[in-house]
Amino acid sequence: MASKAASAAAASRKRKVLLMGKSGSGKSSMRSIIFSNYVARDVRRLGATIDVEHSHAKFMGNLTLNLWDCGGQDAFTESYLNSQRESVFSDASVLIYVFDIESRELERDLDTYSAVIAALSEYSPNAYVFCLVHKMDLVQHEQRERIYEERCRLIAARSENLKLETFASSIWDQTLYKAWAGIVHKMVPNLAAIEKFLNAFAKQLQAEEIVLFERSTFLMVTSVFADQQETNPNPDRYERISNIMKSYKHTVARNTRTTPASAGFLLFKVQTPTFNCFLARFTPNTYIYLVVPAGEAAFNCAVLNTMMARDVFAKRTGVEG
Ligand SMILES: Nc1nc2c(ncn2[C@@H]2O[C@H](COP(=O)(O)OP(=O)(O)O)[C@@H](O)[C@H]2O)c(=O)[nH]1
Ligand SMILES: [Mg+2]
Repeated sequence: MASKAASAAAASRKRKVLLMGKSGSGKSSMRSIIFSNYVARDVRRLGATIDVEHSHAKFMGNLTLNLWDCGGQDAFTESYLNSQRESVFSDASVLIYVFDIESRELERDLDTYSAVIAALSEYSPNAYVFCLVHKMDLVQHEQRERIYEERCRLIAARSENLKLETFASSIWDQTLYKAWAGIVHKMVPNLAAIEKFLNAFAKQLQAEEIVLFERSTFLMVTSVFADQQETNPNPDRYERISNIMKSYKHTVARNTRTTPASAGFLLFKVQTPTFNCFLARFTPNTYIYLVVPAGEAAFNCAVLNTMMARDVFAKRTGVEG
């Protein structure tokens, strides 16, 4: 009985994720950078995806993303929408649809998107849809916001009643991490328990902010703040940390002849006259980032308490399953 229950729980943590969008829009590049530790300049060497490429990505140890990277050449899109319709679109938790900002055939791209949305509504009406308006680095800085907003309106108009979130992204900056953190955030099991724990922990330590990152992707899982009113002047700080830490892991891997996935560090600290912060290895699958009051005592107390909280955190949230 126990093993039956356990296997049911394991199955519920497996999520089918459809990755779609025109050929050349950047699907495989993003997947390789986020989950396989490629760096942006190396993904140009990837070959084209033909038909569907299946891969499994582990997240937090207990969430398995079953990624269906769907080629995107016209002939294949045609077959996903017709002969393979049911097998491709049923049981999907998430659709990630990539729009290439450089595409010269916007109307056609939107028509294909509509057809995909119709198939998804039919077979997985509760799926979440994430649209990435991708390669934004190719748009001039001053125009980005306007063009992105315009695209979002067109996309929303074609998304039927599905739950939709859009992101502007590029493999050349931290926006990639913001988009993918937003995507996995929706799928992490036990998120409520994780946030409850972090909120209580922040109160105890008088921490201004606590952020949890996943170890191998360095994507943000969630964050909590003590003061909800306080507006931090750096709204993109989470994805910046992800980006910097991923590069750092690559540098460590190069210099120590390990792999980026296993390269890491135990504690990285900054102590200033007005605040302390540190980023530390937490559980086997997470890093934790804390901002605490200034002073040696507050810092030492926070580090010690963080180390002691590991087991309780793992037990209460079940994240290391
Ligand atoms: N400028 C720019 N190029 C990108 C970006 N993402 C991917 N690419 C390039 O787009 C091309 C196609 O990418 P690929 O991942 O193979 O597309 P897929 O067919 O959707 O899997 C490659 O040459 C990538 O280097 C991006 O954010 N900006
Ligand atoms: Mg591909």
